[in-house]
Amino acid sequence: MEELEKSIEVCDSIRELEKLRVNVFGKKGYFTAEFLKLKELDGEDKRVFANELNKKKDFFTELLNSKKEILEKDEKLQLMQKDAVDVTLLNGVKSTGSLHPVMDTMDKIIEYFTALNFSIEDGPLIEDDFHNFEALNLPKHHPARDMQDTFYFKDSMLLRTHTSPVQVRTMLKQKPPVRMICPGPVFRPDLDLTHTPMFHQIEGLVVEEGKKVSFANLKSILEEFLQYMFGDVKVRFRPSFFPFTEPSAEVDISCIFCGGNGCRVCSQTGWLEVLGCGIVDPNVYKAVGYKNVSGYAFGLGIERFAMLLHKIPDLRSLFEGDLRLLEQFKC
Ligand code: 2U9
Repeated sequence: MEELEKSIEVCDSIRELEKLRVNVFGKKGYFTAEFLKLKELDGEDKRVFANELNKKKDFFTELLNSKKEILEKDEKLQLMQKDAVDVTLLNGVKSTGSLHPVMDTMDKIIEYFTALNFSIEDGPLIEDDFHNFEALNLPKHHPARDMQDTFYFKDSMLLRTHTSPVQVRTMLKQKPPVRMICPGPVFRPDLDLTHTPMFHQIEGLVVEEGKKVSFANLKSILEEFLQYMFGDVKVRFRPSFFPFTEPSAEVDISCIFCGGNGCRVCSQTGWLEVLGCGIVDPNVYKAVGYKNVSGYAFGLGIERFAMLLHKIPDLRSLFEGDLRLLEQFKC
């Protein structure tokens, strides 16, 4: 009996404990044999013996159960320790994210203009006809609307084709002077080697009261900006047409791939077109209620800048999320 009690106390596995339970309570176990002895007893002896036996039975039941509980807890703990993962351990793979080249280029441009005291303005991507076209000297059925194919919704709302509606909204809510840039996505139903249905623009607008702002101001700010972005390049302004500016110009830099000698990228011209600009058309001021003001505006495609800066040959690769490209832009 004492031996059984000791064996239970020192037992260290559930399997072993089950064997001991059989030794104590099984058919051929201790208590079966003891209860059989009752048959040979009578009266008070029988009662005292039975009483003692029941007390012992309760004691062993309790002993076996509490031991089982302890062993189960131990087993669980051992299992947890065996399977434990140290999440603080370094696995040798260090993977960090990086800025997408388009966002990186956008940041660089924003940094330049904020340093020159331009504010950054933002506006809705879903626009109406007035802010995207009408106020920008593009009345309905004007042939210049064909310059910009448009994604329309049913209710004559549309996806903005340029960030220019942000300038319109800014002028409608604020008196001159205005000195702003507006970066963000724009949408046009185009898809080929050099066009994607969504791309990013940054446009700038400077408006002052009186006749203070001239084409010379526009020229000097853009020349310096382009040399900040592309280094020691030549800059040339070619006459062009935009409905919202008059006069208008397209701006080229000397080819950064061949130094202006002519190569495949610049189609042997020695020049790369990088942005458009002009003096704000008086009709735009009429639409927003500005009087006696002068100003200039410019616009550029950020993907084009990113491609030139990082020598990325195919515009579409900027939208594929391919890690082999993105990993080259980690700093
Ligand atoms: C207002 C008045 C004038 C914004 C301008 C351009 C010229 C231009 C293109 C460059 C490449 C668009 O991404 S692109 O295809 N933009 O050439 N944008 S002037 O002129 C404005 C805008 C708003 C109120």
